[in-house]
Parts: sequence; C-alpha cells; structure tokens
Amino acid sequence: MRDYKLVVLGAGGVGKSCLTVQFVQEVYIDSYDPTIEDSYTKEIEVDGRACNLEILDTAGVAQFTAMRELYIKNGQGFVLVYSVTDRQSLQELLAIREQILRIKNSSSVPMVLVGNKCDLTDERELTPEDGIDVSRRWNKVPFYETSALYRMNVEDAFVDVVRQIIRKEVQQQQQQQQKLQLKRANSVTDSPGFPSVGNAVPAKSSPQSVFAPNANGGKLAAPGVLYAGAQVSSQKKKKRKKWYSKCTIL
Ligand SMILES: Nc1nc2c(ncn2[C@@H]2O[C@H](COP(=O)(O)OP(=O)(O)OP(=O)(O)O)[C@@H](O)[C@H]2O)c(=O)[nH]1
Ligand SMILES: [Mg+2]
Repeated sequence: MRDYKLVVLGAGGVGKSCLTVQFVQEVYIDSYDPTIEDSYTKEIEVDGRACNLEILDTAGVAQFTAMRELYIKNGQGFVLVYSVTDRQSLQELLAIREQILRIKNSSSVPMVLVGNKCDLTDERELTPEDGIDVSRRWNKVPFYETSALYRMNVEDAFVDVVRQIIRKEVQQQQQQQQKLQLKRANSVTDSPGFPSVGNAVPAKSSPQSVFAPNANGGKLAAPGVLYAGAQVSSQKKKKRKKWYSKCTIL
C-alpha cells in the first residue's frame, strides 16, 4: 500500500484540527485547544487504489509555526483552510500558498482550498464567491466550503488532494517511460553495429523536422499529433465542468 503525506495548513482557530479529526475519526471536537503538531493515519481507497494517508495537522497560532517550512518540504499534498467567519484567515493563506510553491519549486502542487465553518451563516465575513475568486486566481485549485461540525464536504476535500497526488505520480511515470523509450530508440539508431537502411526515417528526428509546417498549414508535421491536441482540449472542458461542480454553495 502506498503512503500519501498530507499537510493541513491555515490560520489559528479556523478548524484544521476539527476537520482532520472529523475526516479520520468521524467525531467533532467542540472545544478549542491550539495545536502544536498532531499526526494521524487513515487507510482509504481512492479510485480502486489502497492508500495509507499520513495527515499532519499543523499549528496556526504564530508562536508554533516555526516548523512550517519542514512540513511543507515533506508533504505531498496540502489542505489550505480558512474560516468563512474570518476574512483575515483567507488573507493568511495567500502567503502560505506562496511559501508552498517556493519550497516545492513548482506551480502545480496538489492542494485544495477549504472555507470552513460554513454552518455559521450569521457570522459569515466571506461569501462562496470570495473562495471561488481566490480559486480562480490560484489556477483553479479545487475549492470546497466545509463544515467540520456537520461533516459537510470534509471527505471530498481530503480525497481530492489524494487524487491530485495520484494523478501527478501517474503523469510523472508516463513522462519517465516516454523518456526511457526515446533514449532506447536513440541508442539503437546511434549504435555503430546497427545496419543502415536506405530511406528509413531516423527515430531521432531533428527539432525542425518535427515542427516543420505541413502541407495544410498545420503546426505539426507528425501525423496524429493535431488530433491529440483536440483530445486534450476536450479533456480540459471536462475538467472545467468538474471544477465548478466542486464549488458547493450551501
Ligand atoms: N460552528 C463550527 N465551529 C467550528 C467548525 N470547525 C471548527 N470549529 C470550532 O472552531 C474552534 C477552533 O477549531 P480548531 O479545529 O481547533 O482550529 P485550528 O485551526 O486547529 O486551530 P489551531 O490549532 O490553533 O491552528 C473550535 O472551538 C471548534 O469547535 C465548524 O465547521 N463549524
Ligand atoms: Mg488545531
């Protein structure tokens, strides 16, 4: 079974511990005891894969946040939590996300944006649109409004991050395989003992030959490549639909 390391981050008192305990143990903690650091494990199945989750519930209160950098380094996916009753808590997430992208040196890190305490309708300082707006600015990072109290959207938010990690791993594996195949093909054609064939197309084509415009004015010469582009765009459309459906408005 594979291990997946999730880190829950956000300002103090937004409900990180309540969300984590709800997800792992299915109980709600009503009292507030500021966290220093707590870790949990949970086994779940995501899309047919058995996953062992290691979840780190971090401190939001400033005096305990010194370890944040190390947590981010070790984490694979991030649950970024603010409270819909606290405008400042969403502001604090902007710096946390920047820190994650800087430490991971990547613009696509598995993460979700979570607006917690959505059951407190009378105390709201932020609307669902505020969350959607930030999600949009963050390259459409999946956004959920949650209630740890009612276990609303809690499971969905955590599972989403795991799914993103799995997807990223699969992509990386595919890229590595492609590189390996290309390397093998190159080493076969480069091999001095390989018999040369009259008009055979070399596997190692120069950049010009791949990107040369074809007779129809298309951008790519290789057959089938343009069709693959069409497939990609239809996948993008599907993705966009999914992203909007996650912005659950309660
Ligand atoms: N009504 C309501 N209250 C919540 C919810 N989630 C958390 N709370 C309350 O908010 C307070 C703080 O929750 P915690 O989970 O301890 O907050 P935290 O983000 O872990 O705080 P730190 O550990 O200090 O960073 C507690 O009194 C909770 O009962 C929620 O979804 N709805
Ligand atoms: Mg806590």
